[in-house]
Amino acid sequence: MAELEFRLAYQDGRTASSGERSGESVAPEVDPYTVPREFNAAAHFIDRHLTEGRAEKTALIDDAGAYSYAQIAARVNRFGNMLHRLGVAMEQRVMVCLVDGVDFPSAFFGAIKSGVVPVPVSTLLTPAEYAYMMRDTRAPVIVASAPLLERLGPALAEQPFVRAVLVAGADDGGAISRMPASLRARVRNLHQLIDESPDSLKPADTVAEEVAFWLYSSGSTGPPKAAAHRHESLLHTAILYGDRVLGIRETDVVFSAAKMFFAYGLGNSLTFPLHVGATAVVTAQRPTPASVMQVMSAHGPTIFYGVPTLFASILADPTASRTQGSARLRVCVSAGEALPADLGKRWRERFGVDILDGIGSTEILHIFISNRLGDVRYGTSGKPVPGYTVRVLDDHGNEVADADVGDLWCRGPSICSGYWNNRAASTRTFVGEWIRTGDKYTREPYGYFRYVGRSDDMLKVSGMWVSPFEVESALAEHPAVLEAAVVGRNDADNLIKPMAFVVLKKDKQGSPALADELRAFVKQRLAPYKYPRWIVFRAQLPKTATGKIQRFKLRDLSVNIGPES
Ligand code: 3UK
Repeated sequence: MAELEFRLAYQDGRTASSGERSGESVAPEVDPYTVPREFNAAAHFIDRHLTEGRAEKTALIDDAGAYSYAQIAARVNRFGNMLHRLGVAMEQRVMVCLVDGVDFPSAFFGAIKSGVVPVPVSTLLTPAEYAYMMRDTRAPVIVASAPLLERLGPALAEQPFVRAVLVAGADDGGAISRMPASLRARVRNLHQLIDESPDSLKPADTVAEEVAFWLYSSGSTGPPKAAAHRHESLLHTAILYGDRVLGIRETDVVFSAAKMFFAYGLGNSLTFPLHVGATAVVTAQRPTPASVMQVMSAHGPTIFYGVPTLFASILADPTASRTQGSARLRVCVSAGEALPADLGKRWRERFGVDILDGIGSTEILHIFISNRLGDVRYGTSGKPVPGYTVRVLDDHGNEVADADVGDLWCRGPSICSGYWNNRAASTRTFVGEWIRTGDKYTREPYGYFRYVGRSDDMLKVSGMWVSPFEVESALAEHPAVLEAAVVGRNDADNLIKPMAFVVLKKDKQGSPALADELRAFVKQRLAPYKYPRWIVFRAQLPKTATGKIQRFKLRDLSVNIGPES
C-alpha cells in the first residue's frame, strides 16, 4: 500500500477573497494533498498507528473499559478474518446495528479492511425498517447488539439473503429464545467467532474511489436511501473538517453525543480521532443531560459534539456548569439542525467555550459549512469549509443576491457516489459534481451563510417567505420555552399562517395568557406577519432518530387541532 503524501507545508489559504466577494461563493483554494489510487481506509485509520509508535496509546474508551491502538487493530483484523471465514465476499454488504462501543470500530474497519462494505444503521428503528434494509443491502451477515434483537428478530422472517446474525453481548431480553427454530439456527455469538479468528490480516486491494461503506439517509418522505461512500471520503472529511477546521490533535480526547451509526457521529468519534491518533470516549447510554455530564466529568473531553436540543436541555438545568463537566473542554460542535444564536451565546457565558455550528449531511458525509474558532457568528452556519464550494441559487439556477433566500448547492470531494438502486432520487439530488442539499440559505455580507429552513418546510405567508427556524428561534429566547416547532396551517380564509408547537421548561405551565405573551414576544422580534397565530403546548416534539423535528407529523396534527391547547 503506497504511503499517503500530505503536503505538510499546507497553508490554509484564508485569502482576502475567502468567499467574501459577490457572485459564486468560492471556498478558498486548498493546497492539494494526494490520496493514492490504491487506498484502503483501514490501513490509514487503523494500521498506520502501529508503525507511527502509537500501539500502546488509548484509542477508545467505552462503557466496559479502555482499548489501545494495538488492541483495536487486532480486533479489526479478527473481524475481517471472521467475515472471510463466514464466506462473505468483497463488495458484499454487512449490516452493522451496534450501540456505541468497541465492537463498532472493529466491525466498521474490519469489514472495510477485508473489502466488505459495512452499512451502519440506526439502533432505533422498527422491525419494518430493518426488514427493508436487509433486503435493500442483501447483507448475508448482520452484526447486532443483543438488546436490538427484540426489533431485529421479527424483521428476519422471510429474509432471503441473511445467513447469519452475529450477536454482541448476552442481554437480548429473551428475544432469541422467542425466535422460530429455523431463524434461531442462524444466530451466532459475535465475540466467540472473533476470538476464534486470527489477529493478522492484509488489507484488501481496494482503490480510493471504490465504495467502502453505505449510510442510510433519513429523508422525511419515501423509503430510506443508501448513500454509497468511498474509501477516500473518510480521509477528505478528516483532513478538511477534522484537522483544518476543528484543529483536532493527538492530545485531544473527544466525546460525541451523536452516535457512530450517524454520519456526524462516525466522523466525530471514529475517523477524526483516528486520523490524528487522539482518544475517543463513547457510551451506549442514551444522551440525556445527566448521562452526558457524567461522561464529561469522568473523562474530561477536550472536544464535545452535540445537537442543539441537547445543548438546550443541558442549559435548562440552572445548576449545570463547567465545574461539573470537563475542565479541559476547549471547543464544542453542533450539527444536525441549526443552532439558535441565543443558545450559543448562553452556552459560551455558562461554559466558557464556543459552540461551532456547522451544517453536514449524510450524502456529503460530514460538515461542509462551519463556524471556526476565533470566527464564530452565532445564528449562522459560518463559512464554507475549504475544499467545498457552495452556491445559493434561485429556481432558474442563477446565484441570488446577498441576503436573498435560495437553494443551497454544494460541491466537494466527499459527496457520495449516488444512492443505491434509486436512480430517480439520485438524478434529482446529484447534478454533475454538485449536490442539491434541499436547504434554503442566505449568504450574508462577509461570507457567512445563514440557514433559513428545509426547502419543503418553508411557509409563504401573505406572499412572503417565513422561515420556521427563525420563528422557532425567537420563541426559544423566551425564558419559559425549552424548544418550539413551527409549521403552516390554513386559517379561516384558507391562507397559510404559522402555528407553533411549544415545549415549556420543566416548572412552567401553558395557559392562554402565556400563549398571548409568546405571540407578543415574537412580534417584538420579527416582522409582524411571522408571529404564530396558534400556539399549542406539548410535553415533547416528534423527532427522528437523529434528533430532527418531524415537521410533517406536526403539519398532519395541525389540521385536527383546536386553536389553543
Ligand atoms: C440539516 C442543518 C442547519 C440540513 C449531519 C453533521 O445532519 C447531518 O446529516 P443528515 O443527513 O441531515 C442533513 C440535513 O440536516 N442540518 C444539519 N446540520 C445543520 N441545518 N444547521 C446545521 N448546522 O437540513 C441538512 O440538509 O441527518 C450533520 C455531519 C454529518 C451529518 N450527516
